[in-house]
Amino acid sequence: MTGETSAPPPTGEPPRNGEELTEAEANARLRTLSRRGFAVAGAAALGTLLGWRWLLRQATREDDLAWPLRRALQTNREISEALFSPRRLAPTSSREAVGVLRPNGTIGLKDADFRLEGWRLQAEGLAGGAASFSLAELQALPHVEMTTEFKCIEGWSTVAHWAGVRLADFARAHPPPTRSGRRFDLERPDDAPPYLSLETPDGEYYVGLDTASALHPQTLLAWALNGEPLSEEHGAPLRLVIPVKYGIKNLKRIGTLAWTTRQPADYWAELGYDWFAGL
Ligand SMILES: Nc1nc2c(c(=O)[nH]1)N[C@H]1C(S)=C(S)[C@@H](COP(=O)(O)O)O[C@H]1N2
Ligand SMILES: [Mo]
Repeated sequence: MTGETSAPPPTGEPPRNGEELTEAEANARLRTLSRRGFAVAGAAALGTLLGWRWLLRQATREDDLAWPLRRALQTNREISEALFSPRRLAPTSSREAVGVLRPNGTIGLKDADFRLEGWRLQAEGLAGGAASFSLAELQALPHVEMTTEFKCIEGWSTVAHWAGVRLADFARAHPPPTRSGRRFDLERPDDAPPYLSLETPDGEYYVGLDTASALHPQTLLAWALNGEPLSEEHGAPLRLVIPVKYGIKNLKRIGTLAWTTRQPADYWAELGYDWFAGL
């Protein structure tokens, strides 16, 4: 993470639109946001609060980048978020390249009372209210297969073949609410809530995703790995596969999925890993 190195530039004119914040308040707010690990989102939020003109007027002293952005760009995480494009695909491989995916991480998989047969996906924050789905109902949606590299933040990676439904297709079938009040449209992701939260049935493991990444065409609710139904250790009956993110975001054994306007809690982000965790 970045230190509090650079002093803010001299106070410019007060913001002309948005909320009236002094530079000191803005600084304090940015620091809080950065500490939580989403400086780019923070800079954007501040930009909205203060008005882009104010933000861009700060673009003088530090390498010609507005200082909030400059700070934001000081860690890898912010760079990957800034470079993220919903249209850029993670590389795919041929099935011959598939390796043996090692099971890693059992948080949220240890509940002795968990029964596969009784499992349903709980979906919250849908336009129509909460709903739940059996695996068969999810498997009736259009589904896809893909062979992508799975990367753990610990440094290993393995090519794996997945089958499941695109989260985007699930969202099309069971839409989130929109700001405009119109039916959710994949072409207008900004109209949907900005975050998706996922957690295991026991709530022990949980991840937060930005909506652009959640709706990325390679983000799957997956039920099969290398041609076999998921084993328990790989997250049966349904897991998230999101090749534009590190392994930590690929939550196994999804219990609940929820659209939300607040940045969701995230297990590893709380322990100091980058919230965005993009590749
Ligand atoms: N429920 C749950 N999901 C999880 C984890 C976990 O501990 N619990 N670990 C994550 C991490 S760090 C990695 S690398 C991948 C590993 O997936 P795999 O066990 O299928 O290889 O799962 C992710 N999803
Ligand atoms: Mo991992």
